[in-house]
Amino acid sequence: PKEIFLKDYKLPDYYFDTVDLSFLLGEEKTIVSAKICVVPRVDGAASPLVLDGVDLKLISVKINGNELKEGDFHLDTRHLILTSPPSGNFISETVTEILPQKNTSLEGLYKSSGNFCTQCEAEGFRKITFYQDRPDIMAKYTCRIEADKSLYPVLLSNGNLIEQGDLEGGKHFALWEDPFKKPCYLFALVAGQLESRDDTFSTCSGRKVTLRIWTPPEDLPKTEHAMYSLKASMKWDEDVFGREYDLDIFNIVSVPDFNMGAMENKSLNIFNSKLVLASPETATDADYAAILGVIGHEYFHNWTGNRVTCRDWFQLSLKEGLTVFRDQEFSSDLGSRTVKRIGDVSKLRTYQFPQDAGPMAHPVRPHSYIKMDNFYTVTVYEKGAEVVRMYKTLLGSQGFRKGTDLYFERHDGQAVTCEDFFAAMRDANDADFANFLLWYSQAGTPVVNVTSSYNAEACTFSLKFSQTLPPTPGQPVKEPMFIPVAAGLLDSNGKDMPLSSIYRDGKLESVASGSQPVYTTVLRVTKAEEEFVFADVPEKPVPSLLRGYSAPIRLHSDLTDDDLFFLLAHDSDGFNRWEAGQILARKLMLSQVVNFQKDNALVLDPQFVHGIKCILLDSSLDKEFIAKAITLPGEGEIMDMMEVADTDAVHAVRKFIRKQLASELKQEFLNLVKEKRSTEKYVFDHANMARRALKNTALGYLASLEDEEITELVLHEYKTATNLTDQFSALAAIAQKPGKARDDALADFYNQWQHDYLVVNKWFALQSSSDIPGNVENVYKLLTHPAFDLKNPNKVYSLIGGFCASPVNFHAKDGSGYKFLGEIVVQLDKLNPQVASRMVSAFSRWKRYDETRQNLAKAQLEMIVSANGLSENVYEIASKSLA
Ligand code: HT7
Ligand code: ZN
Repeated sequence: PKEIFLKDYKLPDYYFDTVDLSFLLGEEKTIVSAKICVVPRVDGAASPLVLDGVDLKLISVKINGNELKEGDFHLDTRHLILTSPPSGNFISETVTEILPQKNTSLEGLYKSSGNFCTQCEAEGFRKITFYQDRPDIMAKYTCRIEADKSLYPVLLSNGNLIEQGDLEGGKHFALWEDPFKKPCYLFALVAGQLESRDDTFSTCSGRKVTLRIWTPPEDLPKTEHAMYSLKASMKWDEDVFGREYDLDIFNIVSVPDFNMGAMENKSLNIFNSKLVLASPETATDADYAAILGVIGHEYFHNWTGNRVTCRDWFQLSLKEGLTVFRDQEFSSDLGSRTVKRIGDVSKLRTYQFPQDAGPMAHPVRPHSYIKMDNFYTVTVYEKGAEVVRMYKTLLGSQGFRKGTDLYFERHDGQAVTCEDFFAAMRDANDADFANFLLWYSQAGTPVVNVTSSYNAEACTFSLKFSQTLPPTPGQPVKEPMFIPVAAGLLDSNGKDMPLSSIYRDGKLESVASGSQPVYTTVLRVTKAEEEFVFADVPEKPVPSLLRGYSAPIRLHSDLTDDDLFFLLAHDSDGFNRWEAGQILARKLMLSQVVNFQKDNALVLDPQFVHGIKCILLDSSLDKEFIAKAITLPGEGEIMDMMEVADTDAVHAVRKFIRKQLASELKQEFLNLVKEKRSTEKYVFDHANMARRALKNTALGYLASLEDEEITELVLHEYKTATNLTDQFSALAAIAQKPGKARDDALADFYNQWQHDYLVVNKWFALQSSSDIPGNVENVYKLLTHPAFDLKNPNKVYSLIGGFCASPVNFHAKDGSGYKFLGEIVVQLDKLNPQVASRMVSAFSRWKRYDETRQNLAKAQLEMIVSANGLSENVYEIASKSLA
């Protein structure tokens, strides 16, 4: 397979001005005609025009109305090359035949539950028609769709509907025109039996926009929350970023078969149904929150991605990092900022840190790829969002807004690079960003060490920083990064000290001035070693470092356990309060892992129990914050800190601590369950979600105890639940332990929800991710369950993805989990390479485990790499994992 490099980027020889597409949608085949006005970039240079095309049957090709003969063009399995086009502008016309009904890759044009739909990002448009399938080709499109009217009453594409009508033979047509230039990855078409929930939004300049959410008729009642989310997004983008919607219609379509979450096609967003459909009985609080965030995310792309797009796919984070940052801020503003931040940082640590430390580590802007689909990663998305957040931390809200305003003003209608975003931020603020651009080019998570000292005589407090960036594939040596460290100092009462002058390596860096006291400052750490000294510090403070998690780094400090308990109790920065508890928990877990490995008895530090109890009983705290603060770090996070990941030890230790906490705080947890339960009508707001989160976290703890009374309680919660959040939490609590109660509850749940595939997917995931030993057999059985279908990505993510998340069974020492995944990946790759490559990624950190496991996982990777007809998607991940 061919590797593509950022350094090889070249401007295209030809631009496309207008593109007129026509689709004749049939039951066996679809005919696609494309008429393109081609404009050479440089006048007079008549180089060949290379069009991408995959799985297409060429029917005819014309230039300026004249059909080309053999010799005038060249066709291979991936391209149509017009060998000697005329000089100057010309019209190219192609007619191709495609087979959407046979397209199981869910890329290009395909059928999902009887309806036609498209997915073109990143390089799916080439499966629809011959085209220069690259994002810097921006053109104006029309799209005519013709189809049987009874089978496909609704015909949608981008932009405005300008004509529609009936045709002979029971057919009809629709003609859509998109007035905005766009890259082909934003093209979309939908045709089928759909109904819409309609609403309107009045924009800040008084334009009325029609909003439509399309689903199969039976799902329509479940779109209320999605419509609320869309209107909230439109308003928020006006208020916070000054961005107004630009067309008179905005459509969202929900489809059950979709490789990712959703797609921001211009004015015709297509969504995986799990991110649109919700009712209190069939969706959890987490689903409601995800829908809000993703509807926001796709809507925000209208400006960050669509109006201003990427020059090439290496710049993906330009739109994705920025848009994730925007959706994170949106959800923060509508809920709890601290809780949202905790959730986002946990996600980064659980998924991105391991990627940054493994064989697939790549910079936020990758240098090369074989299949772009493999680079829709947590690094590009989540670390990319952290990079955007750092601009805001450095510039403040107003400076950041000035930067985005300038970015939109300069680049509307253009395909640009990460440097262009950087330059807008810098120029709008006249800012000095030192070597900040390294965040785009150096992979790996910086490790920062801090030591502190207090000089009572001079009343100064010093923080000495040192940083390293571990080697990653292709990058053995790195330069120091520019790391913004937000910091404050707590006095002995736990109050923030007002900050005065700060010196950096002996030179005055900043002076607190103005009438308002400053309690948090942003230290600009840029060198391998650097010292910051705070002046006028009257007593020895406890520093609160990296407030709000101001940079995506691993921070190690010399804070003592007492300091950490103090921060847990007092820090005014909610994130750092949680963080202090997590650091303590990580230390505790690691110490017990050592005990486990030495066959010593496991013990729980009473001071830790006391700290948790204080948080639990602090009625001034947000309930969701408490739920987060009493939740132990995930097993992956602990394994990440070990030389050799000992999955058995970490699993046993986490289970032990949970059970001990449950036993020692049993009464407190019981009180919480009783006080916080409610059978009132479900409301999606922060207060109610927080109440449910705390109650269900307490229930989960209690269920770890061997106790008849608790089993009764959990069953009672299951039976009396009035919404899925409570019902599913109770089911998960019951499912922790094998036995009749578990079997009965799982059977009961399936019986109740078998008609709802999204709920059934949760049922699959709950079982496949179980840590009950030997569960692989059960997962093999579930593969043949009538509700399972290997062609549906959501079902694969639930059953197979869920299984890979189980530390006990996926990493079973007999290799049964690895064998299971190896077999599935090879099978799945033939149907859907994108989904198969997501699944094979579960192997990528095989070198982190003991020798026995390494050999077993490696054997599966070798088997996969040598499989016949392997896709480039899976090949790239598997071969890089083996390297
Ligand atoms: N921009 C969208 C990316 C996407 C995608 C990428 C590869 C294969 C299938 C896909 N479906 C959607 C989604 C987003 O980040 O907004
Ligand atoms: Zn996105």
